[in-house]
Formats: sequence, structure tokens, C-alpha cells
Amino acid sequence: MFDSAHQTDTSGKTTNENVPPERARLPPGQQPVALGKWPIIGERKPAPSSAPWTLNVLGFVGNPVEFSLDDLRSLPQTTISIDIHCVTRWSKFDVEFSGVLLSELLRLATPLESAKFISFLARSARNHSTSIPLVADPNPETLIALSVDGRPLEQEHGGPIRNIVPGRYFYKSVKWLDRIELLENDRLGFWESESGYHNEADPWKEQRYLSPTIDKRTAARLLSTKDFSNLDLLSLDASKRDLVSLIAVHSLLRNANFSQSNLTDANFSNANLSNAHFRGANLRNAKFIDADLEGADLSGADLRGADLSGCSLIGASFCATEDEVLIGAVIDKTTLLPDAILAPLIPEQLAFVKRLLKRD
Ligand SMILES: Nc1nc2c(c(=O)[nH]1)N[C@H]1C(S)=C(S)[C@@H](COP(=O)(O)O)O[C@H]1N2
Ligand SMILES: [Mo]
Repeated sequence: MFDSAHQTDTSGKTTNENVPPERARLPPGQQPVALGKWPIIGERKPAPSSAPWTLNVLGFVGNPVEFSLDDLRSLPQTTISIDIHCVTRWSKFDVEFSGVLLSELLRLATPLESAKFISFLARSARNHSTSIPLVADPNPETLIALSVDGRPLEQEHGGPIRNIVPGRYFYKSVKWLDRIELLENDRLGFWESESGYHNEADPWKEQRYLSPTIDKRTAARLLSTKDFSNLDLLSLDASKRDLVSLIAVHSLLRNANFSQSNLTDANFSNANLSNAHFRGANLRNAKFIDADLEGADLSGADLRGADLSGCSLIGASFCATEDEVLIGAVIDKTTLLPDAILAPLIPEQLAFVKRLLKRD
């Protein structure tokens, strides 16, 4: 499972001489955030509690252990430098995390022979968790981090403790780590079970999502009704279709493919469209009010008259270059894109949109 060619190189650098270094270390479909920026994704704070912070290692171990923050600080400290790759398509290079290696804690807890998976559980209102396999040498650099770039981890980024799994999308790194449970059988984490995120999460293989939740025949029937309201249609293929006036209010359409489709007057209000593909789609007068468009690809889409008020646009794209040709969205004064929702765009995307809206 952890046998990717890039596994040993935690920075994810590759050695392609023809590509500028910043590009060469970007996994497919990722874009770098602006220098100094670090988006907050998912939960923003731990569950309220007055109990002092502890970290328990339990489950299929010979010796369950509880560590206080001071215990963790007194164990050997390691610093690793990683590139963060978020499934919503932003990457942040060279982040230095310090703390205790997971292998050190496991050595003290002595996993049983039957332990095959590691679940990282957060002190979180929704019991957030994620998991990785425990193999002989799962990832020698998985870290229980207490600080970042020389400073204690801020609460919004998981302080006082988060785990860091290098070489995986960042959803494998849990904020406000509270328990490490060794398991015989895997237990899918929060995003993996709720959002269809891929359980292996290798950014170099673009393992973002699982396959569609519905079969081809059901998909064909649904496409003909043009009503997707309230349905979970993860990874649906709806490309090159006539979907004029589609109703997709409150639909779950993560990673759905609407490339080249005619979606004039479609209503996607409150839909989850993270990482959805709209390349070259006709979105004239479409409504996206309060939709989640994180990581969505809108390059080449016609957005005249479209309403994106209240959308979340972290990692979204309005332009791309393919074979050296710029594919830009069609945006004009009739496109509703309030300044407030543009703020989290990556700099080159922001510049592209602002130029078309003639605002700066
Ligand atoms: N407890 C908790 N940990 C979490 C999440 C979450 O929602 N809750 N989101 C995950 C996801 S999807 C990402 S990309 C990273 C985001 O970390 P950041 O907010 O520090 O950038 O945290 C991961 N760990
Ligand atoms: Mo993420």
C-alpha cells in the first residue's frame, strides 16, 4: 500500500530536468498556495474540554500508554520537512514539523502481532479520525507533531498535537490528536467514509476519491430526469450531456464530471461540488448559491449570468494551460462573484478572475 516510487522522498521532489523545480514537485492536479498562506480545512477547533491534553496509544498493543504533553516533549524530537498536498488541490512546500516519531511511541506500546492498522482519533465534536496500514515500516517518518516551523502548532492547525503522514494527501494528518488505536481490521476515517475520499490517498497517483456510488444504469436514468436534488452522486459521469435546467440543490457531487455539458439555468445551490469538473461546460445563468466548489475545475466554462454568491472556492480553478494554450472561463459583469468569496483563490487564479471582472 505504501510502495509508491516517491515514498522515500518525503518532499515529493522528482527529478525531471525539463520542468521548473516548483512544477516538478507538484503532484498532478495540484497548485501551490501563495507564500506564507496556509488554508484551514475542515474542523476549525477541537471539542471543548477542560481536561489536560493527553495522548493515548491503545487497542491491539501489549502495553497501552498515556503520554502527557511534557512526556512527549521529553522524548527524542525529530524535525521533518514536507510538502503539504490537500485533496482540494492546493499544495504548500517545505513545511517543517517537529515532534516525536510514531515509531518511537509504537516501540513503547509494543503492537501485537495481530495489529494491522493504525487509527488516529481527534478530540473533536464529530469524532474525527483517519487510518493508515501498519506494515513493517509503514512510513518511517510519520510524526506526532507538536510544532511547525519552530513554533508550537496553532490550535486552528491542530495544536497542541497532530499527526503528520508524509507522502499522503493531508486528510491523513489529524488535527487535535487524542488517541492512536491499533486495529486488527481497518476502520475508515471521517472523510474516507463520509466523503468518499480514497483510503490510500497517494497524491502522485491522484488517489482523491473512490469510484461512483451508483451503477451505470441508475446514473443513466437519473440523468434523464434532470433532478439530482439531495442525492449522493460521488464521481458521477455527467460529461457531454444536455442538462439544461438541471436541479441539483443540496446534491453531493464531489468529483462529478460535467465537462462539456450544457448546464444553462441549472441550479446547484447548496450542492457539494468539491473537485467537480466543469471544464468547457455551458454554465450560463446557473446558480451556485452557497455551494462548495473547493478544488472544482471551472476552466473554459461559460459563467455569464451565473451566480456564485456564498461559494467556497479554496483550490478552485478558472483557468488552466493545456499544451501551452490558455483555457479560461468566460466571465463578465453579469457573473456574480463577490470579492469576499474570491479571497481564498490561488494568486494566478485570482489575477485571472479580477482581470475579467475589471476589479483590483
Ligand atoms: N480533526 C480534524 N483533523 C483534520 C480535518 C478535520 O476536519 N478535523 N481535516 C483534514 C483535512 S481534509 C486536511 S486537508 C487537513 C487540513 O489541515 P489544516 O487545516 O491545518 O490546513 O486536516 C485534516 N485533519
Ligand atoms: Mo483536505
